[in-house]
Amino acid sequence: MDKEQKAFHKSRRELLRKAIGKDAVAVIFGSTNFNKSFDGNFRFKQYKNFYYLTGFEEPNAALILSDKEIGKTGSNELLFVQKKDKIFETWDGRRMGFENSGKALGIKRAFENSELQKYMNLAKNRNLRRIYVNISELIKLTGEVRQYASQFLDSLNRLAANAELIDIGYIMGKLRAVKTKYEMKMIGKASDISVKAYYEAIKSIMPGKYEYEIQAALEYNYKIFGSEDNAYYPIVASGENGCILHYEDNNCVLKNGELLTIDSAGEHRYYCSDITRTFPIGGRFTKEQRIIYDLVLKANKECIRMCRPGASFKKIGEVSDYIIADGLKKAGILKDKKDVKKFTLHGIGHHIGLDTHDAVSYTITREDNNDRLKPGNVLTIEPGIYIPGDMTSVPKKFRGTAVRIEDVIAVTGKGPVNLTSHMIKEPDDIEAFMSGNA
Ligand SMILES: [Mn+2]
Repeated sequence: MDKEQKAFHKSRRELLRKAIGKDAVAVIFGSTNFNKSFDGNFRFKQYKNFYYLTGFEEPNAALILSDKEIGKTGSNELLFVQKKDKIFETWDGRRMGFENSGKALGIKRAFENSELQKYMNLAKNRNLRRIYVNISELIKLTGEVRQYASQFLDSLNRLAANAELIDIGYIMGKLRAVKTKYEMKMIGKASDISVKAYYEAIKSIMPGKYEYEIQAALEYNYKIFGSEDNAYYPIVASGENGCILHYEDNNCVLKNGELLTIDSAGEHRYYCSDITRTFPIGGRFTKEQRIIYDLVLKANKECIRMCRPGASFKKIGEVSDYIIADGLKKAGILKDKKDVKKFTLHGIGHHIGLDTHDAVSYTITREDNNDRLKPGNVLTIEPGIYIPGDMTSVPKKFRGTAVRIEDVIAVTGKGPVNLTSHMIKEPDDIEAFMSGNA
């Protein structure tokens, strides 16, 4: 882990300490290995809140954090990790060990995770008012940490009689909604990698290819350009499949005259990108496809322009629907503008960061309006129009058409910054690029 990343995670722990306030403690468990089938596991993925605070990528860890010294440890943050073990390390990979946490992560006080209960008791003996825990994630834990977590859960009924017990999710969401420069850089890097991979993959778009071949080209190039993982399972949807929003089968053949919607991105150091583009499979848009495409593009651009501090995200979605309703009506597709949702189906976008759909709050209350954009927010803008083949109320030539155009936008004091602006989306540019496809 480089200095910049260490400093980032340290600053997040400081921020969380400030957010939970005095007489409070946070106990946050990291993720564990999850079984896929029989004795095969899914590739390990750290819980995102835990990662945000530590950058630590091993399973079976936990973090205790407080405003004051915890017990007599001389520290207000304690990390618990799996112990070094020759045999486990031979089978499953290297372990950092508590001895190395200072050097590796910049967290000075660390212990073997079997000592968790002991230090939790120290935290408990203080006059605590609030205890923050990742309650919703505890229930899923497996393996060695599972018993430590259940011991902890067993003690919660007594703890909760004396202090408020609060899930860490909401407060972490508030912190995670505002990205630092480092995070912007990581999301930007994930976006750059994804765009490079797109340019490689779209060379393969032509009639007769299969959706999974485009998916394979994307995934191959994500890895080649420095991404560790998909940000989410790639959607490569040709023709009417584009009307299935989370289409993942990716097993159909590309047909001339149809559109191909690709919604896919890689991640970099746990930060996600999220890009959608729609391409004409034969290299040229039909007249009807172009009408739909231009309309989605207009909404995409107008909504991106609106991503400024103080803007209402809800309002941005309404503007998108307004533009699309107006255009669909003019094209003779929509009779009553009130019915536009039948064609747009989903919201205008979402926060993005460590999660593709970032785990941040969207609530609007009088004291806490999370709908107002702030500098540091990073959002997707992804209008779409979906016209299934059986939508008989629509002229036949428009049926079976799906278009979505999605970019990743950073909200800054200087206005919106499109982190995926180098991915082509002008229809003329797309046609010109695709004329090079064999
Ligand atoms: Mn998205």
